[in-house]
Amino acid sequence: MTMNNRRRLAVGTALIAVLAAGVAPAANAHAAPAGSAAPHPTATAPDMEGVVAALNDAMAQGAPGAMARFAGHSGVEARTVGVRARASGAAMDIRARFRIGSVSKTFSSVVLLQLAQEGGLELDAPVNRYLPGLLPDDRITVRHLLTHRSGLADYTDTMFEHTVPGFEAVRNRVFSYRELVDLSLSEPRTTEPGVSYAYSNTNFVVVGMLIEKITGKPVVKEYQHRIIQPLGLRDTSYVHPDVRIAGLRVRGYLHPDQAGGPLVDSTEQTVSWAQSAGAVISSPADLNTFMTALMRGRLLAPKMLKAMTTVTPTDATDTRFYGLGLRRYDLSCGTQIYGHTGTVQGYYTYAFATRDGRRSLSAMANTSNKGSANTALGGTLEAAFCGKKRTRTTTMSAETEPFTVPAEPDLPERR
Ligand code: REX
Repeated sequence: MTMNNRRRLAVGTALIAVLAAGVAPAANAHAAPAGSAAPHPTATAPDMEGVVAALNDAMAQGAPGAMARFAGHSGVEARTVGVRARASGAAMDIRARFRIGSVSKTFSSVVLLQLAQEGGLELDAPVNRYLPGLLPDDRITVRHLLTHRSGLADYTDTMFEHTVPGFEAVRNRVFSYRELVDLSLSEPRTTEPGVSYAYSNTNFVVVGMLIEKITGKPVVKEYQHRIIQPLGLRDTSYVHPDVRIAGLRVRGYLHPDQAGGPLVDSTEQTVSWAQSAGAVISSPADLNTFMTALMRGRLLAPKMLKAMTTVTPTDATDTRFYGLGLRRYDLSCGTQIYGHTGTVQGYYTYAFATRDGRRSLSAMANTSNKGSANTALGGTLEAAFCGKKRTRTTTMSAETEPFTVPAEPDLPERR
């Protein structure tokens, strides 16, 4: 509640109604059985009707299907809407695998931070110490990469300037990391090292190069033995440059730039344009497990997790932040959540957890190049972590206006 609302409440004469802002559930929403964990006394229950409303909104904005899986104090709640394959009409399936895009950056960051923990590299050392001569500026450090403060241009802006032709040109291509870095270096740098945040896939391509240089192994081996195997992530894989998603899968549908043009089935692609910046495949359950394990300290020592969750703003809203390969969103109820978003052709993903790892949400919609669908999907976060938004309508004395007061959150206000 804002100070303004507090003052206005003080002059109110009578509280006459408490209205719960309920949202009608979609007819085709499927509920998964809840788990058996005991309820937490101070838990904010997820607003699963609100989650479904957000999924339906993503569909109304052009996604063939969408789904979300929440894991919290009272177990697991999963919802699906629409289809996972347009041709067959197969329903969206909460067990199905999909491309998680930049949520892969959190995987890459965990691997690199484990290497730092083991003494394999220093976060504030120049990248060129480990990859001599790669970058044109010795001031660019490993931490600059992980925080998107290197100033290395994002080569994907040019690559995908024209969405469908850009995609088709790289769908089956296999790039070396070096080729991707060279594409970036052919463009002017965006900022002096360390000066400001500028999101760039190039940073996490270089992170992949560092991982391979320090370990002498391909990134896939490091994802497997440091994250996938220890956490038992059976639906998570990195198959670059294979174009397929194995097993039960969600098909992805890319929107063309021309409004109303036919959707492009973008399921099969190498994702070589992203690699360690965005080519991991996973499922809602595995993403919940990954983000929960990360927040609970199962992947990194406390010092490294602290470094990873130390954030700076990414915009002027004071609600969006970035740490080391990790985003923080501050929600309207004051709850802070950590995780990542992802976009690859045909797939939008959100994977977030609270700092204590007690609640997590993963959500996906099988479309992209449709910002309004992505924004709608993001609505699952508020619903899942803030719960039902109650509003109280108060009738004021004759000279004052009626107004709506948001319900008090069960967590302290953000400072
Ligand atoms: C590439 C273009 C998007 C996709 C991209 N994806 O940079 C990375 C990622 C891996 O996930 N980043 C996002 C295409 C921003 C994140 O961190 O959440 N767009 C599409 C176009 C636009 O082609 N012309 O929407 O599929």
